[in-house]
Amino acid sequence: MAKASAKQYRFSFGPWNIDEGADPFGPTVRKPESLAKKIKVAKALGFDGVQFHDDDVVPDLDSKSHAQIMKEAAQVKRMLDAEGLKAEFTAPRLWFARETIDGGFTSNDPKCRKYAIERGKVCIDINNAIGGDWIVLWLAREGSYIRESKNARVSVLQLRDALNVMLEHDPKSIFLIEPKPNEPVDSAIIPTIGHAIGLSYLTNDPSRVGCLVETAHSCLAGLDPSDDMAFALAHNKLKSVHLNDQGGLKFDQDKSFGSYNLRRAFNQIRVLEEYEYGKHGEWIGLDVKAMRTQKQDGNTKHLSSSKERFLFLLEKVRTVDKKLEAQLIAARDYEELDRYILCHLMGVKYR
Ligand code: 3MF
Ligand code: MG
Repeated sequence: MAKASAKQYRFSFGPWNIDEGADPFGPTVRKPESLAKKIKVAKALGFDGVQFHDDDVVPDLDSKSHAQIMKEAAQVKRMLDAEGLKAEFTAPRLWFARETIDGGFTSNDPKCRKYAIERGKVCIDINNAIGGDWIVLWLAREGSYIRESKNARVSVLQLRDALNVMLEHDPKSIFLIEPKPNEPVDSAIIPTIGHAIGLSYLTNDPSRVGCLVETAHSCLAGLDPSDDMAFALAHNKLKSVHLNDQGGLKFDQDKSFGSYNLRRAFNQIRVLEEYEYGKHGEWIGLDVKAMRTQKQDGNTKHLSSSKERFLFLLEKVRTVDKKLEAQLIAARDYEELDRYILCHLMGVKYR
């Protein structure tokens, strides 16, 4: 078990991380759990907060009045308060609606772009009602299946314009862009963290547009997640992460944190710890999926084991012999540094 004190870190996951196991090739294999139950699980597993999609908070929100939406959001806030949990963020689930088949903010149909922006505003109101820290924008369908179907330059400016409208809708809200290079679309307009940060600087208030790095999304772009985090931290723009793991250039796997590559997991914690991530209100979010083979009563093990591994690797990060590391760097003996780090990670005697 992990020994490190992790007080500076706050952990969260989203209701979609306890799922029924459907995949594109087969139906659900587990029973759905209620939101109330998932919130209780978050508390029982020692998490501090919950991430939400707008329609996790208010199901079927397109069919409800604004007053009804606010009433239901207030009920969810009371459920969180009762467990002593916080909402981390709300994300508009823009990839589900018929209006967003061809993307939301970058749809070729102006009526659909309008739908996306209005949905963004509702999401902001919901987030305020549940006391969330920020809005997360996973720009799922903002991209194309064939190059010629969209003007990618215009799409970037449409994303900027949509962000500007949302920034104006509530002068206090903070927006985090969660990039992903593909899936469901072939090519995303904002595929990497560099693109996300570039987009933030195009808006009217870059100080309120940050980003969220997801391990699997960086891997799908062929990039190192810890370097992506470091890049965003250098811009003071990393407010949240979606820790998970990914076995190479496959479909988005959302494996448990560290499941595929422990050293890569170690290095993500290493860059976060060096920045004192968490001390300025940042969260350690998970975005992990249980294997489809998992039975009902084991449908949260991926959450507890991801958190356990984070704490174990945090201890590894904190117990690196810094003096030795500095000596090996000064001597440019990176082979020996590699050997030392691997001995340390494997828990075998060094020298
Ligand atoms: C897709 C994702 C999404 C986002 C979530 C919050 C369903 O690959 O990672 O999870 O993280 O929508 O923005
Ligand atoms: Mg994610």
